[in-house]
Amino acid sequence: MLIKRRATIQPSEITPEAVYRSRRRFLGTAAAGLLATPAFAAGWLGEKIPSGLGNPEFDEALTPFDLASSHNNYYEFGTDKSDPARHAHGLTIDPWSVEVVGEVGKPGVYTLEDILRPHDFEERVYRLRCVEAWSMVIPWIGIPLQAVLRRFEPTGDAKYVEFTTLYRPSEMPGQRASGFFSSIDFPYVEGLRIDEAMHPLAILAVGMYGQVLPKQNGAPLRLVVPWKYGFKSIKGIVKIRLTETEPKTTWNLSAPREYGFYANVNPEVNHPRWSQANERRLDGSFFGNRIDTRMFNGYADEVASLYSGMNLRRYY
Ligand SMILES: Nc1nc2c(c(=O)[nH]1)N[C@H]1C(S)=C(S)[C@@H](COP(=O)(O)O)O[C@H]1N2
Ligand SMILES: [Mo]
Repeated sequence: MLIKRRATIQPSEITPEAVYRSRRRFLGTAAAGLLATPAFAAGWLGEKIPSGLGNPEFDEALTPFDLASSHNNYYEFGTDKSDPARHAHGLTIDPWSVEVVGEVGKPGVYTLEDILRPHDFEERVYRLRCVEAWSMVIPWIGIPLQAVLRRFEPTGDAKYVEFTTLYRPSEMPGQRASGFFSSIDFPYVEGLRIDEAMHPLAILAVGMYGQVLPKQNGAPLRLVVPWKYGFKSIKGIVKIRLTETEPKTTWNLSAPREYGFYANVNPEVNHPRWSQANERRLDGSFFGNRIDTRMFNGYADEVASLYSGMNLRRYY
């Protein structure tokens, strides 16, 4: 399993990026062999992940923090990749609460602190593969979604989980756009089947690169489901609903033939308007590095069994 052991990262350990990078370097020095790699030699391109930190055996270069926090999709702040970083600073994220409803024994309004307090944070280095055929490698800090959902005591009828993003047009300029400029309906809604949500790779992230999540990346709380296209990894979550029926999700409603409910990364099923066989791994260079896309974004060993017997062309 490509995940770290139950972790040791306390909120107080969330450090400024410089400290974090030097700590990684220090750990990396201990694993001297790993440093003699092209990825590390490339310096700013990223760093090898020393084994034992984050995901053992993960050897792809991290996307530079500056890129991961300036090239974003967050339509609530506009449709241009630079809009979220330009506009999200105006979002109020404290106080923050999450409403939990539906097929659960313990519905209610939970403050962010209520949600996080019982859990240790873990670091997970994951690929993020956007449906637009670009990708990054991001070290998230978060907690397994499974652990949080269990505390709400899902009933036997909880077959799906629906997530909703904040709707606050006064602070989210993309939600004020209308007519030609409006893109999708708000609030943004995403969902998972319950077994997907309970899979250990699915996390709720509160940080990245050892620091608190930037607002443009979905602070204070976002989903990260690394084997699915990026649009499933919903940001700014204010509501979690457990349901018996498949949630109606934003991108699926806006273009059902282009964006399915499952949205598993699959190089064999193309988007109607472009190939999904490869992707641009963004590294700060103009074009990025063109690489082959992998089934389930490289997490097939972990997640393929969730879909055994399903026709992945039909359930795209
Ligand atoms: N609420 C909300 N969540 C969202 C989006 C969005 O527009 N609104 N965009 C999605 C898409 S398409 C991608 S690729 C990822 C991008 O995450 P990142 O900006 O942290 O890389 O966020 C996803 N989560
Ligand atoms: Mo995306």
